[in-house]
Amino acid sequence: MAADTTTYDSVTTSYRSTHAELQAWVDEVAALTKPDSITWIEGTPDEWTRLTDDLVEAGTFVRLDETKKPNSFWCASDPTDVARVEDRTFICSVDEADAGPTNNWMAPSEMKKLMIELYDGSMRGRTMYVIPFVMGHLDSAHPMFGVEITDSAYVVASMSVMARVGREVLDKIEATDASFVPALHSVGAPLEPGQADVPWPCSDTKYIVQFPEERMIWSFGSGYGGNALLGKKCYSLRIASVMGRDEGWLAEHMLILKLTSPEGDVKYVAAAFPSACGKTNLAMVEPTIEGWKVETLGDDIAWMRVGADGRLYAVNPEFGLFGVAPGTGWDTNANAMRTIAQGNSVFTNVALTDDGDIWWEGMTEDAPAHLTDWKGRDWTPASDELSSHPNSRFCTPIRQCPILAPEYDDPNGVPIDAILFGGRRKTTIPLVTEARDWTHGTFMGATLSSETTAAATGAVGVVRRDPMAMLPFIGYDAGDYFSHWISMAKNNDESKFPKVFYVNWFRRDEDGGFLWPGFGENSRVLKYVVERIEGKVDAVETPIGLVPAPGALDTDGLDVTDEQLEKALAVDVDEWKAEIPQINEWFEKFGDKLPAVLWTELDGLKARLEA
Ligand code: SAT
Ligand code: MN
Repeated sequence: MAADTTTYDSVTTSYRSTHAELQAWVDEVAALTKPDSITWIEGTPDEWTRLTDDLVEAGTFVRLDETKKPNSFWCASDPTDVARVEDRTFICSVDEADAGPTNNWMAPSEMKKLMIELYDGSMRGRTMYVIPFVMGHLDSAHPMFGVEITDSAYVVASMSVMARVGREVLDKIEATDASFVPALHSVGAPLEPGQADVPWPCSDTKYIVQFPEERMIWSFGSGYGGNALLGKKCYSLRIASVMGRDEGWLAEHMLILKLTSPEGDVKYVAAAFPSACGKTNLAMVEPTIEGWKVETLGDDIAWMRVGADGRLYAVNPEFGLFGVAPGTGWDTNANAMRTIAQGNSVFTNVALTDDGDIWWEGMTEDAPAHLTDWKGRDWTPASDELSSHPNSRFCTPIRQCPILAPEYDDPNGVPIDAILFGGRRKTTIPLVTEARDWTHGTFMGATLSSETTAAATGAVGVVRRDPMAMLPFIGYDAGDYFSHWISMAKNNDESKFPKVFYVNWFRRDEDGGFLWPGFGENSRVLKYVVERIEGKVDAVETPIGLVPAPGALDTDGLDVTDEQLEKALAVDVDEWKAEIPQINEWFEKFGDKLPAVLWTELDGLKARLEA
């Protein structure tokens, strides 16, 4: 970009694009939001330094000790702006029916009118940043471009970690006259002349809006992760799921991992769990079983397309990890600890140590004697409140992950052998159940349920259906989404498709204790999954699907009693009978849109439970 700045319409800008549509949109947004100046993001180290220095100066960032976390920053949000706001998230399809029963909807014209009023002058006193980005690889056959306009430097820094951004991306958008997803974000906190800024500007009025037909995103009022880093959930799940429906592929809330057996056989697994249910931990798991190796490809989002050989290939569209901090420690996820240890990271709503490092619950067994908590107050182990918000996050480059699989760089992705669906359930759901076929697997995904977590505002611990862990992220009618899943196998060769499994690490006994130790021991379930695919171990038919035959799950050296294991694996007919009316009620929400084959699956399940 030109080093000199150009002034037009009284706004100083660092660049003007040769891409007519892009420049016109930037001009239009600037005219509406009235920023002081416009900065196009180049993605250079110098720019990162300038930006983070400014954030330190503004009091938004605290620079961490260079010897502990180089080039890294602590940040606390406004205490009211700490998670995705699902009740403020809208799918503004032209036809209300296309948003379906699981999304909030408003007519696009009505939403635009309302938001244009909010955006009018909303960037006054601030810099407007233009971030060209690509989700997935720049060298992909169909690069998935986006441009985020934001008035938050925090968002720029975080997006620079989470996506491939800057000059190279813009060059390609311009050179190929590419289309891009316009993603507009404002914290909604204009500054009057002379008005001092706050460390975390945001607004009480929040809207997170997707216009699926226009492939466009408008976000207002929040600076937090999934509400503001628009390449992530808004583009890579809500908008991309609509693209996938239209073009015959899948955009899913899934981690991707590579599993190598002691014999050197390689398998790729994708797994869907709701937010804050352990995707990052499983993606980086250190197997407890001899000779097995896990490498990471992604921890949150998978885009899956059918390859020339008929198999389902997955890529991770992201470039960074935005992981839940509490509970991440050397015992539970050493690879995440090694990733952040290299620095270049932003930590939001965790605690600050007296020697310029960060800490959160679960990082180490003993808490430091004194901390500054996420609200900026003195904290000691005697304090009644947690030092870190339960949804506090580390934002760190995925390339720093010591077990990143080399295939991460393959624009075509990796062929998926197994898909896991999982939730957080105290009862009913066994440790692992295998689907009979793709339709049954779709049924398992469609009926997936989980206790709510702190990743979204609202009550925590309430069981809700979370289909394919996509409840807050399906950009269209969920009944149509299930049909799309069914059609993926119908329109392709199902025999080449991944096998589907339903897992639950979170089942408890009567006293509330976990029946399964989880974490590294989950590698035993991964091994079982692979050995089922290869036909090496047996499973037993039950009313809900296939469960491990006695001895099929490797429990060598596992510190679990036979009774616990039996309870973890059990299919309790009475618990399942109690589940049926809930599934029935869930399916009825979708009316005619629910694929008939899913009713057939439910009828079959009922009949088998009664038999
Ligand atoms: O806040 S994010 O949406 O980015 C993370 C999550 O909830 O999965
Ligand atoms: Mn997620």
